[in-house]
Amino acid sequence: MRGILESLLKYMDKESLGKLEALNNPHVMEQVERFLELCKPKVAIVFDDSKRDVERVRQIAIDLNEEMPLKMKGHTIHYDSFYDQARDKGNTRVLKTPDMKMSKGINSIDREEGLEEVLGIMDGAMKGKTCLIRFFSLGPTNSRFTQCALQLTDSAYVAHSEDILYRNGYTEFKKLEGSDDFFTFIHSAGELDERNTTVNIDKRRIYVDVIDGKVYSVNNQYAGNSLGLKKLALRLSIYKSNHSDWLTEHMLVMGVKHPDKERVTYFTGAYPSACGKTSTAMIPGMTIVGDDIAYLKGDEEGNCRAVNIEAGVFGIIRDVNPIDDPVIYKTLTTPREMIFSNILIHEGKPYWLGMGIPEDEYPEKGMNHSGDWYKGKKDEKGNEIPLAHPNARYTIRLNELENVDPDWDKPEGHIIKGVFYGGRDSDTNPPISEALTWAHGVYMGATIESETTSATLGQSGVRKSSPMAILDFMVVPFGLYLNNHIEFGDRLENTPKVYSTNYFIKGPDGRYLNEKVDKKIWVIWAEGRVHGEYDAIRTPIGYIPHYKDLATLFKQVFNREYTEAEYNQQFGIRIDKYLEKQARMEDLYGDEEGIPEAFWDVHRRIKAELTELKKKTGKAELPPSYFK
Ligand code: SPV
Ligand code: MN
Repeated sequence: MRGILESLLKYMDKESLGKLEALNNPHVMEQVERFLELCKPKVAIVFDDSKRDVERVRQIAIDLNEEMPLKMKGHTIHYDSFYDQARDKGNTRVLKTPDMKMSKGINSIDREEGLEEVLGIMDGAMKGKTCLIRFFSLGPTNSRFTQCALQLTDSAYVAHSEDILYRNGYTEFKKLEGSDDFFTFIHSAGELDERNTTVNIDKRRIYVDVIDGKVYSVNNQYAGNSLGLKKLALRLSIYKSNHSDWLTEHMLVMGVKHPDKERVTYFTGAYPSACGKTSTAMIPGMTIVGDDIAYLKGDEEGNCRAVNIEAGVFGIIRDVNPIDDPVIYKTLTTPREMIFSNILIHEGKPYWLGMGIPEDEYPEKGMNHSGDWYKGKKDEKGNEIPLAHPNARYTIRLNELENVDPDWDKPEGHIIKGVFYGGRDSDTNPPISEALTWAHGVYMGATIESETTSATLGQSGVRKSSPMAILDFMVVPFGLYLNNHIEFGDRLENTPKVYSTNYFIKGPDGRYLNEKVDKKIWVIWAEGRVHGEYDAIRTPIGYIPHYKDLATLFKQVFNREYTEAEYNQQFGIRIDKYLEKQARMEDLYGDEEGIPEAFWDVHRRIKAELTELKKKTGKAELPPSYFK
């Protein structure tokens, strides 16, 4: 220990050292020492949960020009490198030992080789810089969900963002009583240019050591790559929960309120990007508990309980405008502590794509993710640089939103009665259907598909599988993950009902059959279902609503006539399309080891029922009335 203390004093003052010592945790001491010796910052500062320390982090970000204050009080702007504007899937790898099993889609590298490479890159990466050492809690504090997380970073932007997005955890570390049950994240933005953005993008690495509960992230700044607690902690948590009896999911958590009832019923939901996740979490009249990542555990009464592991929102700012997202828009345009990233700033004011102002009110120049920007500016490939990046973000505390659930931070978590799995397809799934069993629900989640949109690169309308919207983060074999899911639900007394949603179904003329706001009706119907208040129609692919219940809800909620013709188009069972989807699932999962039998049982049952119907009727699609 003496040696460690001496070594630490090379980097930090007595106050910082005192904060480390007060934790009484030799594992924390060892790791801090080891990574300071490796990264060699000029100075290291340890922060606790005090207001003074927390405010100091933001001030350092401003002093170092990692964030620049805007005109409005509390607002700052941060830029990531021009080439670091999204999660880097290619350079994010799981460190794999020879005996570890991995599914085919998981990007991995031999553990020893990977460690040697990334530790080599990190050697001296913080030279001349300040290393910020922070303690956080994933999930509520004082809770059986609490997961401690230690962050070392040379980016004050990262440390400040984490302060907005997560709960402070210095006190929680004290409660560890010396145990090593915490995650460690070591991050360095690496060498910076005059704009304070990462230079050596080619040496960007994000290596996930699930065995050791550590993530090494270097030469990057974009939050999905750099913030240990965001998608990096998601991966470590997936590993941990799947080697135990709980779930870590890429899920929102929300309180659903039926217009007739006083009660609030909690749901979780997984949606691939551009499938309606944020807009579901933000449905007017409902409450938000979390918009991105949840832990789910069974309780002693056999309920499923969930918490938001985060405490803030790192949201896409594109298309946030007063019409489509009034609550978020108001939050972003009033004084409060928040960080914008990668948008246009002109005369201290923020501008982003789709903010709801006329084209001619956008400035023709300013500062954005490309540096000084002017209309018509081109990138190296000759493509015009938009005024703001399409993946530009805002970072706010969850409790800054008007619709935050008053109990969002409840240490015991919320009892979850229903789970949504939202895909995006133009021709297969109805707007909402309820799984016949928990295993069927797991099947619904595992078979989510999403069509590419014009907002993503490449061709539009291409179907992509996105099991549980979690594939990007998967660090265990998919069979293990699905088994854990099935067993989790089977153990519960009050198993949540599961719903497949598809807000994007189209008619034969290629037009959407629903309006954007209609999701509110599906969600309310599901809420009534979990309380046994609506009857439903059993079809091979799940229970679907009766026309009359939806018509009543449309009238009550939107004062809109919902016709039977609309209903029949939206809820027709598209037999051929569903069988085609099942064939794709056979390709996807057919040679994957360890997929649970319960999954294949559901698959075979649906296939047999649909094939039989096809034989009997000769129809590609059957109306809901056929199943009544
Ligand atoms: C997502 O892309 O799923 C996000 C943002 O929530 S991030 O993962 O941080 O890029
Ligand atoms: Mn996400």
